[in-house]
Amino acid sequence: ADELERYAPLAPAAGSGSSSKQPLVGIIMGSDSDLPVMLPGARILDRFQVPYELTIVSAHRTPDRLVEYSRSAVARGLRTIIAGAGGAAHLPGMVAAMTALPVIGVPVKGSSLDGVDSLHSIVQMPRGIPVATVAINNGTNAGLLAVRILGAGVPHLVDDMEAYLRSLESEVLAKVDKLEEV
Ligand code: RP5
Repeated sequence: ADELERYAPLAPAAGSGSSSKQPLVGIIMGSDSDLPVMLPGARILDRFQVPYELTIVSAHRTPDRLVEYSRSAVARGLRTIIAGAGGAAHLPGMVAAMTALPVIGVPVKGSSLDGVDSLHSIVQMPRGIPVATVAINNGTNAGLLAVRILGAGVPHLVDDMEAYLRSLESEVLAKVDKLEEV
């Protein structure tokens, strides 16, 4: 955690966020109804002890907040932003248009169209403004991708990620062993 602080020298971020240290990741979502999808990403950051903030920013309902959040993100010390939204999911793309930080988009499945509308809204960015898009409702992978992005500059996070991959492998191999007993 001390090592992480060296990568976050700027002022603490303001927000309704969660962990107590200088946030390196901003987790934002269009509505509190997106929270069940986004929380697993926050839990991943907890697991890797990556400080984050978590709040609601709506591209359509709070456009001024969107601009302020995106424009201030670098100066506030954030390193990566995870943005989740459903339906006409413009939030990740608009954030990416207003900050140089990497933006990870999480398409949230709404009440109709199975989330394909959100996926297409987030993934089909124009040339020049990339959003790294994870699968529909996959907040976990957004958290893991954020750790990998940060890990490129923080060696112990690469080690931790390799340990995580080995733990996934062990889980599957344990299931293989169990199946062989059937
Ligand atoms: C989007 O509209 C939000 O990201 C959410 O997925 C969807 C529905 O929002 P609520 O009507 O539940 O607030 O902006």
